[in-house]
Amino acid sequence: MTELNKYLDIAPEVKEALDAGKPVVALESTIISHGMPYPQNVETALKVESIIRENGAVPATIAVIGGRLRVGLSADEIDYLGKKGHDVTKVSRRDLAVVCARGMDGATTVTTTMIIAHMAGIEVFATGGIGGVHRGAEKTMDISADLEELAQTPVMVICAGAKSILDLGLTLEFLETRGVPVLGYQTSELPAFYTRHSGFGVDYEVDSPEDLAKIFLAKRELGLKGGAVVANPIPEKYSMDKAVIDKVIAEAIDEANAKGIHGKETTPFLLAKIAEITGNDSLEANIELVFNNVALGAKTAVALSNLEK
Ligand code: PSU
Ligand code: MN
Repeated sequence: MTELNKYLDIAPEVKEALDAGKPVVALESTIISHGMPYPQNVETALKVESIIRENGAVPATIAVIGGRLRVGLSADEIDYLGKKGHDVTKVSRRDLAVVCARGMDGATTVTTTMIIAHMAGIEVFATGGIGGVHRGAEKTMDISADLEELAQTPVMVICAGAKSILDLGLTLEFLETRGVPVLGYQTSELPAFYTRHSGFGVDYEVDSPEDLAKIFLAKRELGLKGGAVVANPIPEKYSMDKAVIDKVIAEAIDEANAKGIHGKETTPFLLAKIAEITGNDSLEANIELVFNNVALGAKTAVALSNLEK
């Protein structure tokens, strides 16, 4: 484990598990505050924790509370972040020092969840979708800090691919350049969050949690920095019609452009707009793919902890 940071507070249950080499799965909080509406966000976050337990691992939801980097939250704290929603500061790498120095609260993105998980010694993190290269990035230069973090911090991120609010082709190119493996779980195609298909291939297809664990262990043993993307397609039963969701995304992007939305507001704006246009359909798909990802996260953490015994 890395040396503990003075800003870090690890919940007793998580600390005990980590000290004993038991499987732990990190979870982000921006998905709670900015990724879904209340109260479904809180219900989902709590159910996610129970799915991880059912699959033999300990959940560690991560956020910044009162300037402390918290690994493992209470149900009340999850409810607080969920209720506050977009009023909670979305904290990426560049925000972290300010939020800590000022004793503020903040929701952690994929980037900061990776940073804090690594400080605590957690190697597996499951969520919904990652950030990436936005469409039109050749002009806006809007590239999520998540990609740079994947290139430098050794945490495996299990997601359902990325939403096609992003340019998925450019996102894959960026990850290739920065040396981040993109592993398709039982698929050779990069899933696009709401749908199982994007038309883009992954780097490798991986068939079991054990194989994911072996690859991650080898990466560490080779001394290669950075993490990995595990792309786990939404279950067929819940996947949405590609034509329908593509149209909605195009409409959301047009509105964001017309309103001049930029910077850290872009992703939350698009997520909220998609939810508003599609109503419950996209929300249900979103919730189910998260459940699917955290179950795989728990199984992978179990496999990794068995390998390390
Ligand atoms: N994509 C989703 N759901 C999310 C996010 C992205 O489908 O909740 C959140 C994650 O926290 C991710 C962040 O790390 O948005 C990326 O924001 P940005 O594009 O500003 O880097
Ligand atoms: Mn951005």
